[in-house]
Amino acid sequence: MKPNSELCEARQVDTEGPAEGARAFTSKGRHYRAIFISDVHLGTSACQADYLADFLRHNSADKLYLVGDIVDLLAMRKRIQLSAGHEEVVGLFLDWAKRGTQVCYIPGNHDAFFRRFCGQTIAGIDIRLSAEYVALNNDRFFVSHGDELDSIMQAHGLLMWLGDVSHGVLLKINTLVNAVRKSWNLPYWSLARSVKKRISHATSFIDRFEKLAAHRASEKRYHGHICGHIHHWQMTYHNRTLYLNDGDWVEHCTALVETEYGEWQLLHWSDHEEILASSKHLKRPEAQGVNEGLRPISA
Ligand SMILES: [Mn+2]
Repeated sequence: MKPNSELCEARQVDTEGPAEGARAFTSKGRHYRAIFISDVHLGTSACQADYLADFLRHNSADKLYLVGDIVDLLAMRKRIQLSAGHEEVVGLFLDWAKRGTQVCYIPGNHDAFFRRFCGQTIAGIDIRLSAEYVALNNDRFFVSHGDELDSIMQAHGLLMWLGDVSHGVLLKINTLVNAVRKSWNLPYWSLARSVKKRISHATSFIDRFEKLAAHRASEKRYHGHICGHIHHWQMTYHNRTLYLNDGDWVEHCTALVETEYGEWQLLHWSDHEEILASSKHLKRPEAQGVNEGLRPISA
């Protein structure tokens, strides 16, 4: 499934064009300061558990943050779709905790059941409603799943429901398309991302979500916000607040990492590996505007 690292050539697969500066990489056995993953949706057929298991087998970190919707208990009420890959992912999370990685689990809206255990440590995994992450350069990040912003977004209930249904259909088609692509030896490709990019309603929803998340983090006097929830990986500044979305493992197969040198990277990991975005290519905007008075940043 995974290409031999020595033979792996630079190739770009996202036909929509990955973020500027994207490059292929090979990284067997890479160690990170921290890894953030979310929206795995274990228990559903859309979950790309085999790719995630492969990612977890080949990488390690001091800290692992599971940023919500890891298990899709909502979908499992209707239908449970578990495979060996799903069980392996859970086993690997537990292994990481056992071997000394600090694992923090922040339940999302699809696994909200586990929120009742927030504050506890179970099988070496700290369960929290939200967390703070301090980067190598001492920047402080608020970490949460992101669904708590839904109510503030005041999205109409019916629209949200329709969005959920059509997204579910899209994911099913995505799984089918990629099964066919795999049999034709074509690399993994996200249908949903390319559709979402073409729908202005979705684009404006994503834009509003990002701005709101960054604004809230700024109000809480953080340098940035790390979240998931909307299945749209991102690394961008809103004003001077860094917004980092770790994406998902049902469409995009992405993880957010901070390297041992303090570089933020968004990684794609499927039948090929790719750095989709890097903080090396980001520049914090200059201070301007009245809100800057709120911020404790000295850099
Ligand atoms: Mn969610």
